[in-house]
Amino acid sequence: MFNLVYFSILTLCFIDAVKTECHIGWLHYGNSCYLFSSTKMSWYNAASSCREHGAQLAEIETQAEDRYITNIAQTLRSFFWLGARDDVVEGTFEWSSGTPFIYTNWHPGEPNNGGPAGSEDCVFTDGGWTDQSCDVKNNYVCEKEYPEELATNAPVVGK
Ligand SMILES: [Ca+2]
Ligand SMILES: [Ca+2]
Repeated sequence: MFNLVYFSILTLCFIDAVKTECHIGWLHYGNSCYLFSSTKMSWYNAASSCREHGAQLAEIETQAEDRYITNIAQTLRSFFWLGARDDVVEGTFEWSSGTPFIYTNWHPGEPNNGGPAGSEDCVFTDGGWTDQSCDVKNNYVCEKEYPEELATNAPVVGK
């Protein structure tokens, strides 16, 4: 009996340790792990880079999540691509995964589809959000489900 209890405690500790980890270089907040890139690339290449990490460009659903991400973006003093664009219907922004585009934190005057390219379909944050040409090379934020390990090991339906 004692051994069984001891084993259970060990198991619980192990599971807990696994649950609390995001991969090295990723930051944990809420139900997500985030990676703030040190390199700059176009929106589409940034989206591919996130997918290569089993993630996607960050999608901001709440003010709390926005504050977390934009605080870091401001601290790092750079522009970070988010996973939103309006290339299907101009002026109608969508998160790439289909997450409802409800919460927003546009800078005053944005989105304006302005700029020299005359077409700004992708969104970055530097504390507030701006639409910009998707070809511009910016830093980017990837987001994936937390905890990573359990998500990775979850049974894959349909395979
Ligand atoms: Ca999110
Ligand atoms: Ca703009």
